[in-house]
Amino acid sequence: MTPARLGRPLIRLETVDSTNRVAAELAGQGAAEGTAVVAEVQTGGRGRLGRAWSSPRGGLWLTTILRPPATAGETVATLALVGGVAVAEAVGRLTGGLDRPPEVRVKWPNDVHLNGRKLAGILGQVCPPAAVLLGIGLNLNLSPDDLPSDVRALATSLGREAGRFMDPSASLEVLFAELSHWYGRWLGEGFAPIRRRCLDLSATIGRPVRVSGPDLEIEGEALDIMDDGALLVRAGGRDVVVRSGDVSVRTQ
Ligand code: BT5
Repeated sequence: MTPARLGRPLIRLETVDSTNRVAAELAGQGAAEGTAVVAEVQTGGRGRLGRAWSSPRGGLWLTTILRPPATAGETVATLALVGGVAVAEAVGRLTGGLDRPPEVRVKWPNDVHLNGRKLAGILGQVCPPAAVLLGIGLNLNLSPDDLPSDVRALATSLGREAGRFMDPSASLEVLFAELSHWYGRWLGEGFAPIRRRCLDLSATIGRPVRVSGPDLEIEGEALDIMDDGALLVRAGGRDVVVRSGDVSVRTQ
């Protein structure tokens, strides 16, 4: 199967509630794999578990329609990590020429951090019957002051860490090139190469973590990312497989 060039066609919108919502509508109308929606501003940007994603002007807010061979839970989990690796690689390319490139990390299950703060979030969503929507929010040129106060302290933007304005079109081009590359590898080789890159870029593996999920609350050491995209944590002398939740690195 020849992988699609993601980001074509590209539907550019000024203000929408959520690019995932618009993409779901297009997927329902049969839009082809690779079709993407990008907006300048989102008024109802979504995160996981009903959380909000702040999306003022100055970010890249986009959703790409994928049509993978299956849409089981592990497909979505591993595709969210495809998104994470692609964003991290794009950021690496966009900042590679700087004297002191910022440190980019993938944080399981769906974040990318730059110099220890949240730069981007990924929202993978099944869109029945046969599509997966890969939503990506990346703070490009916005200032943390543009974000609500509770988000500000934990977030950063690429422009801020790079110390210069980042061209939105060029950045989007690089992001779609990386997404196409890593999605193509996922289609052709499975999750293994993405898993390896995730481990290289991981913010958590080998470190003491706290995991809070819908039905678990544990402290332990993050050991590994598994073949289905789950996180393996050693806690209280046993290995726990974490399929959803929020992970924070414990500093003490
Ligand atoms: C995510 O959720 O990180 C997934 C975010 C996906 C957003 C994209 S934008 C395009 C597409 N269309 C959508 O409607 N969504 C997708 P989660 O792990 O649940 O993180 C949400 C949390 O991140 C919030 O509760 C805040 O604490 C924080 N947050 C919100 N806005 C942020 C921002 N702009 N930058 C950094 N952190 C933010």
